[in-house]
Amino acid sequence: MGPWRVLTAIVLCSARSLAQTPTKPQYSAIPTLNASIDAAPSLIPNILDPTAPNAQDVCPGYKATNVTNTIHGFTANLLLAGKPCNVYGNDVAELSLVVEYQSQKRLSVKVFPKYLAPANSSQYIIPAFITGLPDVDEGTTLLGNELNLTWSNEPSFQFEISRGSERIFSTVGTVIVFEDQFLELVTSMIPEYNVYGLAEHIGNFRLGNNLTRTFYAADDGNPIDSNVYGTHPMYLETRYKMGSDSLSHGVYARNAHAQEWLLRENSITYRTIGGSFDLYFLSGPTPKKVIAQYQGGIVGLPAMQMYWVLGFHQCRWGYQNWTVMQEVVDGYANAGIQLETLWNDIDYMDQYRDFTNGELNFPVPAGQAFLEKLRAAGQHYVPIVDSNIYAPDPGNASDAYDTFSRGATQRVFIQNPDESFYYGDNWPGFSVWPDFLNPVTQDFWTNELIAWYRDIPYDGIWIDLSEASSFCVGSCGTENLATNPAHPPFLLPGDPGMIDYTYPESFNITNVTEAASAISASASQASSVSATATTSSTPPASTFTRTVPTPGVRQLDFPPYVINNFFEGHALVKNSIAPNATHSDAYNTTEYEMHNLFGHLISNATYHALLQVFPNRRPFTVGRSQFAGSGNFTAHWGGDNYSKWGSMYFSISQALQFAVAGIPMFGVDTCGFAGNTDYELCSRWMQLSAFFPFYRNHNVIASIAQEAYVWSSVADATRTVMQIRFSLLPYFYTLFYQAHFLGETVMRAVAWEFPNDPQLAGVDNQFMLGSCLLITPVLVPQAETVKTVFPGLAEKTTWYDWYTLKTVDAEAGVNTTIEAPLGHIPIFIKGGSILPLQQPGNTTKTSRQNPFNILIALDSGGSASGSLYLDDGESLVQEESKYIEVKSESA
Ligand code: MIG
Repeated sequence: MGPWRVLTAIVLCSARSLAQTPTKPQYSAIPTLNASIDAAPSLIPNILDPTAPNAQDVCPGYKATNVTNTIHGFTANLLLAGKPCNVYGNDVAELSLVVEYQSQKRLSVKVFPKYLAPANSSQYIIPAFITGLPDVDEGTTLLGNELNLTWSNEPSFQFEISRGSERIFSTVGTVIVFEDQFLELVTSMIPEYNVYGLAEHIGNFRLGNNLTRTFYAADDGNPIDSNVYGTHPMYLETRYKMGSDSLSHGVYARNAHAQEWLLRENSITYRTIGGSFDLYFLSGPTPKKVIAQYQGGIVGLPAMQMYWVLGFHQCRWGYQNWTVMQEVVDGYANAGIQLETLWNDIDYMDQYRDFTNGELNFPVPAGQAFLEKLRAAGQHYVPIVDSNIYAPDPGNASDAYDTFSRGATQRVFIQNPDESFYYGDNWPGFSVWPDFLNPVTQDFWTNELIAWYRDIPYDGIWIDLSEASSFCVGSCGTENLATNPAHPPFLLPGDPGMIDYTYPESFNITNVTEAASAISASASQASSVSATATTSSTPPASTFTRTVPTPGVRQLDFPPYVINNFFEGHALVKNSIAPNATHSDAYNTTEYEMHNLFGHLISNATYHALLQVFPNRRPFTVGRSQFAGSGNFTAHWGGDNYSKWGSMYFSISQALQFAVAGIPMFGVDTCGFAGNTDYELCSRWMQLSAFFPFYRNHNVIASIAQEAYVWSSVADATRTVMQIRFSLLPYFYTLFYQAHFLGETVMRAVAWEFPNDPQLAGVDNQFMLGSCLLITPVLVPQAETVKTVFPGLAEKTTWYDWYTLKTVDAEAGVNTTIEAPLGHIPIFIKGGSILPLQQPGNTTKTSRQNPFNILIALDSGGSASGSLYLDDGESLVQEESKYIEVKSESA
């Protein structure tokens, strides 16, 4: 919730938004918690602390002994090579090394403690039931491996991995550090390396060579270059070669602990606060092959989605009742814009309790009538489910909440070390969280979703706050449940009087008068809000640099190594379930190990629940926090972005990261979440997102409305682009099939399609959809034209303008200026493509019944090819499907 405390200073009310301002929120009558429950000590992140020792200077490293060849590699013992350094934890004296050539293209290097004490709750290697744990592929021999590991003991154990003469990873000249709360490995890198991935990150697609990627799932609003919702410790590196093909390889570090990757000029330092080195090297040699090797060989290929998910989705926080929902459906129908799915945010719940409907505004009978009508029109409904479960006031029988009672009886909630429930705080007040390591929890979750479906027949589930977000520090509800329900300890969007006055950067040009009044209203409200607000920023309890390693003790809440967590004070306990919270599996695993996996597990549990709700139907879930492998079962959206041009730009690199990470069903809050949007930004964004797999407009409460029909220019732009997206649905769907079965990607970096052109290495303002379409959006305000690169011209690639079908006249390597007035998004077809198209209907269902067209764009040699996948669009196991490949060859 961090960003809201920032936003509180700038929220007010504008005339335009009044129509959508909700009736007084229910929580206004309930006690607001004291800000002190969110106070945590303030720490200095290690990377910003000049006094922090450098493990490389003080640690002794290891020596390999007992080296033993195995069928697929070798094993060894690693013995500490000197006095323990205990720099940010307690050194582990004896380690096991396992090197395994798992396929011709995959090499695994594992280093873990030789004596794994079961009583030690650390999960050294993530169990296979959580995320893919690859083994040796059948038929692998030691011959013909593309990768090769060499090692030496001088001065201490170090290894190198090469592919042919190319050294791709090397710890030479550095020591390996392995402590109970700190591990470090350093690889040297070539100058100006091109590294991609390490999702989730708001920033450029090509990662900087002076950048720290911190992984610690956080409920923060899209901060640039900081930790955010997802953890995908995998990168792709591409090296360009003069006169020959580029070479790409991949590195995956299978570890879910809080961690940092320090990308520096000549090296990458990998640090994690627990677990083991569980490394996988992938030989590529093209970007596409690395991605396929990672997804197909390790974490699993992305889930196949239902056809209708490719339709357009409208959501907002602040649809205050079923009547308003119907108005939105009607608004789209009247504007002649295809609305496939209407979503509900937390507004529908009874006091923010999962699986309930507010009796006043979202009664079940009216909801059923609404959904019946929606369904009859071929449309869908997806509601939000929060990760927290309200914990009622035990002294007030009328406050009882059945979902909590059932879960408490089965003890399926995360606990404190003393086995009491861990009570944090979220929207409903003090809350608990399901413990997905407890085998009973899946049934609990499934039953809740089944029971609620009987009332409200939803089509998919949106999982929010799965970092998991908690608005206080520690088990703050333990002594305080009697105050439930309670308002969180700070002002939130949607609180009375809190209206957003921020606008996109060009608003003062396109809306001069409104901009002026917004500025003055904002200033006056800012002063009144700061005068009356509940403390919006919590003073830290104390300040210190780091804790000191203590033999035999793991300091879970305040480990000695301080990551650069985005939140104020940087503590791990901030805005999240504390690391010492405990699961009831056999090892009493703690959140210290599981934090970055909560979102992954709740999405997985939701997927399995939906399999029960809809037998043999592909489950549709969209989750916020995710981990490596989450794409097997969930889609993801980009979280809390801003109605700013920069957020629109970064949506492309975020999507490309998720193409690497294996979650192709990705999109962001189109037109922007936080802040007000305007017609110019929203027009451009509605057109851009039409080429993202997940196409959803979503908005924060207390901003002005931004449905595509609100402005006539946005409606025009949307109608235009929706016709294109809908005609392309068979192509989109075929791409999903190819991603799901073959490990290909849907949205693609230009650099992956043209891997030998170094000029394309950093391109993230244009992208490709499959291998046939190039999209060049306008990403800045007040533009009439856009510059675009036409890749591959030197190798005779032909490009055609989508709208005119004329051949593009451009020069290789030159930025070409093209017309792009508001309402027009430049799209180009690559010569050599055959695109299956279908005439657009008003929903995906009616579109699927329309006639097909085929678009053939010949290459310079006069040939083209393409493919089409068809099935029923919904079933997990298909009775019948068809995959067609077509070719057109020059006579
Ligand atoms: O504390 O449900 O990212 O999409 O509208 C905020 C309200 C919780 C965060 C999600 C956002 C959603 C909002 N949620």
